[in-house]
Amino acid sequence: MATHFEIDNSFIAEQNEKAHAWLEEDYEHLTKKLRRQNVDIEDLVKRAEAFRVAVPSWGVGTGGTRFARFPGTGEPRDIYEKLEDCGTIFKLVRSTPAVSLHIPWDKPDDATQLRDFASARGLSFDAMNSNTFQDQPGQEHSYKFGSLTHPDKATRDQAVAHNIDCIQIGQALGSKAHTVWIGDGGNFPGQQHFRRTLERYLESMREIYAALPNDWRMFIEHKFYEPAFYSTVINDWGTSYYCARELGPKAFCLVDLGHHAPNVNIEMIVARLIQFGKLAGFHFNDSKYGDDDLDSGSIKPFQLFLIFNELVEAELSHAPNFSPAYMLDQSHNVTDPIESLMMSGVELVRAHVQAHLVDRDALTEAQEKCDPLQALSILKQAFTTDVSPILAIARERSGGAIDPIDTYRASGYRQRKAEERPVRKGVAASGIV
Ligand code: LRH
Ligand code: MN
Repeated sequence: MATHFEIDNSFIAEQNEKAHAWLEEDYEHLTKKLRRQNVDIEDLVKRAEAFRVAVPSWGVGTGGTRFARFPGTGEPRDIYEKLEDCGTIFKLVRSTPAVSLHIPWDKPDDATQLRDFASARGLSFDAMNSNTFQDQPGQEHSYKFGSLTHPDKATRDQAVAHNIDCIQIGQALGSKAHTVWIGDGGNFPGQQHFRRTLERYLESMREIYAALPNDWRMFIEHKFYEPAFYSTVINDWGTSYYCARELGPKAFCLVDLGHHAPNVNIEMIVARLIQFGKLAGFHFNDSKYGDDDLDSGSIKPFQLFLIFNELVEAELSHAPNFSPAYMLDQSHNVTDPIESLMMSGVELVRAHVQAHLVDRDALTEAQEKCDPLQALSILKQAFTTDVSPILAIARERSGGAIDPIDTYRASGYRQRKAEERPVRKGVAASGIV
């Protein structure tokens, strides 16, 4: 196998040298500021170092829309090159040691070889994702009118078999969870019988649930519309929650931030699922209108902070059945996917650390005393605290880059990959257009 360029640790250390002086200064200043609030900055650095989020294998290739996709240079052409790029992201930001795969886009010829390739880069595999929203070449039954809820039993059986296949591949790769998102729904009133369709969903999901190993979890992902534009079978958290309850203790509800109508109070949905012990975790991204899959924290950073405020409150109060899986699920149409995923990883750690800055006793007091402005200002004080020095120190102490984007650009990684990865005619790395 030809040599593959990688950013080495000495280059990162070299780049960090240039940035260390200003970081020390800013860190010292923030230390004093937080000490006045009786906050130990070192505790926050440890929390930043411990934060983990998985990157989506389909996120390292350039995304697109139904109108067009503008491929970048040095695009990954197969799962190994996708893992190379995931390894580079992890090397620089240190908070992304896991990759979430999508089958069949990432179906490995040799699972052991793939697992070894990943672990050589410090990577493991997070939740698997099935795909019954596209027809594969030579597929017997089409998913045009649905998959797990299709009126035709043979089509439902085909979709169930695919999900069980994903679980078996995941077992060989060391994954411990399986995410089921289906696009099933209708484009016209009358096209679907709403109750019969949901019954078929549960019937199919019970077969998939039965195939789950004991130590696995199943994540149900709801979405209010698209690709169906009139009705969607698993359209909201309530339906997802009902199904998770019906299926059993290994079934949970996954919250993709872009899967809600504009202005829906997602942090409240998160609080509900935490209270009900059914929060699977997240597909983090951001959006302004529909399921735009934009970079996390790029459009509504305060909402992201409020979501982490609920998560940290649950963590500190030891909420039962609370171990959420964090994953990014984004589509990078106009940026270098590696830069966007690094920046998004950093924004999640930022929201997490800011949420740990909230004075929870004072907040509870303001809530119990019906003092809304005091409550809001307590949250705003945490949200408006620039914790960048904490995040940079945490990356540096974990062997990463103080400034991941600058270090990545200075490395020339993308240009090197453009040389190493000549476009294979007519073969684009499979994934989201
Ligand atoms: C659906 C979704 C789902 C994935 C797909 C890539 O919109 O969020 O999580 O399977 O994107
Ligand atoms: Mn998603």
